[in-house]
Amino acid sequence: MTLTLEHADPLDGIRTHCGRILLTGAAGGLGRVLRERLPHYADVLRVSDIAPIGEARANEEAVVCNLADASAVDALVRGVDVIVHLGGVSVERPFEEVLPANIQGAYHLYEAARRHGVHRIVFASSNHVTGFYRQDEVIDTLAPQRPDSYYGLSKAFGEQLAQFYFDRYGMETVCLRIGSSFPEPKDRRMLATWLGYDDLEQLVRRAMFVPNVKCTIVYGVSANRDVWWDNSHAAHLGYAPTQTSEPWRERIERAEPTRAEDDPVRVYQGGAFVTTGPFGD
Ligand code: NAI
Ligand code: 15L
Repeated sequence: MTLTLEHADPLDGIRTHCGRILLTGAAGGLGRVLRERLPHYADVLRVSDIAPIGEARANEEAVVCNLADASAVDALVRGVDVIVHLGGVSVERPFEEVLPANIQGAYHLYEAARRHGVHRIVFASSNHVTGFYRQDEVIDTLAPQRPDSYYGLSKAFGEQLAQFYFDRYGMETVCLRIGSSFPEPKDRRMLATWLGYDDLEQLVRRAMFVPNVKCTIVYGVSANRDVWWDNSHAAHLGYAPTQTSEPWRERIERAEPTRAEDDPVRVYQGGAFVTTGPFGD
């Protein structure tokens, strides 16, 4: 006889609603997706970006804010229960661009959160924290960081910052090492790294409301056929992806030529990020 042990959902009996959520990066690709979906989980959604975000909608507050501006970030965070932090440079760029938005910006956000008593942050980290692992290996979230870019380094800093603020102040963070979250996978690599928007929403909901997460790292990836990441150390989130990149496989494999075996884009998990730059030499 086979016994199947069903694990209880950690959100069973937990209210997945709070007073006010702050969403940074609300004008970006994922910000626009979550701006539609997060209102279910709060009385008020405060949306923010350095770029124009338009008028506040019903049950919204809209604030244009540069994360590099410490006092503006302090005001932005006041009165918030949970922060979903997506704002920042989201691709490889010169360090001088990454530093203020991603490194100083994350520091400003955590300092403001500490001052204002915010106890839960969902941090949009990235698979590029570990982009120099090979595509033929499976790593878990305890594997040492191996950033593939200045961008990946900034996300590695953000994860360390999150751990520090938990150890020092008890502020909890779930670091989402997002793979590739777009409406659909765009290339062969994304067949392994793709995160569908329903799975993104599930992950963010769990990251906001599952109790006692301490500082958790989880890869944001759907139930793709081939996955390079093992989320077993984040099992307490109860994340169970429901989407997969399979419907796009045939079209992508037909359209995209296979790269040479030693092409870094094919070798490393970070793909093209491992060869982008240096800038301005
Ligand atoms: P995106 O580039 O579309 O959005 C980022 C937003 O941050 C933009 O609207 C931008 O104006 C804003 N921003 C940039 N600098 C800022 C500053 N100094 N102050 C305030 N806002 C600033 O990126 P996307 O795809 O929406 O990603 C959202 C987050 O998730 C980013 O942090 C990104 O690094 C992370 N991520 C996304 C992945 C994806 O596949 N979409 C994969 C891995 C991580
Ligand atoms: C990221 O971290 C980027 O923000 C996103 O634009 C994609 O490039 C993604 O990683 C990826 O690895 O596909």
